Amino acid sequence: MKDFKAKIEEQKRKFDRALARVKDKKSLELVRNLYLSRKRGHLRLLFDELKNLKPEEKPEAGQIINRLKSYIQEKLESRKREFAVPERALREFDLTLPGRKEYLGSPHPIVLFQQEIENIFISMGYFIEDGPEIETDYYNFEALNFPPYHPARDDWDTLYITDDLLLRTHTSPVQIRAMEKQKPPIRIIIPGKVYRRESPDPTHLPMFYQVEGLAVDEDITFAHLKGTLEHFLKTLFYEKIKIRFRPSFFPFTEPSAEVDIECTVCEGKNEECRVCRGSGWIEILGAGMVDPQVLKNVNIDPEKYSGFAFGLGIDRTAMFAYQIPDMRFFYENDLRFIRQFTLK
Ligand code: 2NL
Repeated sequence: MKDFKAKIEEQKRKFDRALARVKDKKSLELVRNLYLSRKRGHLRLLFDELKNLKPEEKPEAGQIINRLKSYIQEKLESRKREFAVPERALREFDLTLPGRKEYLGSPHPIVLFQQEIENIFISMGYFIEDGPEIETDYYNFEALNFPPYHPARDDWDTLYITDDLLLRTHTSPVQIRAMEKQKPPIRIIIPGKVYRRESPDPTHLPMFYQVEGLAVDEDITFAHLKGTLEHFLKTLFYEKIKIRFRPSFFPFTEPSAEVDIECTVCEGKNEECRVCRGSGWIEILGAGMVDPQVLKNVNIDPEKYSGFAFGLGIDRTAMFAYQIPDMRFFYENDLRFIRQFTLK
């Protein structure tokens, strides 16, 4: 029995020494097998030796071996935890990496671009208005100086709901409503959805965004229109951008103009440029002095007041600003596209 106890003590010391030399999971596993392996582990061998003891010695000897077994198991377990923690931490959490940022979503690129436009006009003292997308023939056409059956209506490929109700083809009806409610001075812009009967292609959609602006006051001249739009375009694009005004026609303005910017892609240097088709210019805005008849329609005296108005497509202009080749990208909601646009 004395020998047996000494043997146990020796095994314990050997185990402690072996455990002290353990430096990784692998060597820990070797030590574990050496002591706890069911077939040939040291503990197995000690248990086997019980049969050589006297019957009265067996219970105590059995207890001693079991104590050693628990001791070994506990020690192995605590070393195992020691290795498990740092290895896992290194694998799964590299504390030197920058934190992972959650994608919280972002405003749609059209919304962002609309806000950029709004901010420029807000800084010039304009107010933002909105109104219905389903309109009457009167507000969409007649008040804007399109008589019934006038051929100019054909230019606004209209989606009708009934003979009298339609989806607005521009946001001008909101300006008519504003002028009915409010006397000059008026400085407003109206961004919003408009609808036209178009088959989708890279530059046309049956629904798109437009912004129109209107200023009515005493002594408003074409110079105010020009200065305002120049400031707007230089802020939206860049300060040195070239701008030109071309004579045009709209039923609701007289005189009327179309406003071009230099091609932001080729600056007029590439005869085969796909964006400006070699002309060097991109049409961005329609504009003009509010026709006196339109002012009369809303009971504003054209002898006392004058005004200018303008309109532009938000989608179309965003395509030039960001060089997006197809308008449909805005509406496909492909996150790989959408996520490229974030708040400045
Ligand atoms: C375009 C550009 C334009 C207007 C819109 C307007 C509104 C009122 C009175 C007079 Cl209430 N004009 N808006 C003026 C000029 C151009 O839109 O390219 N449209 C087809």
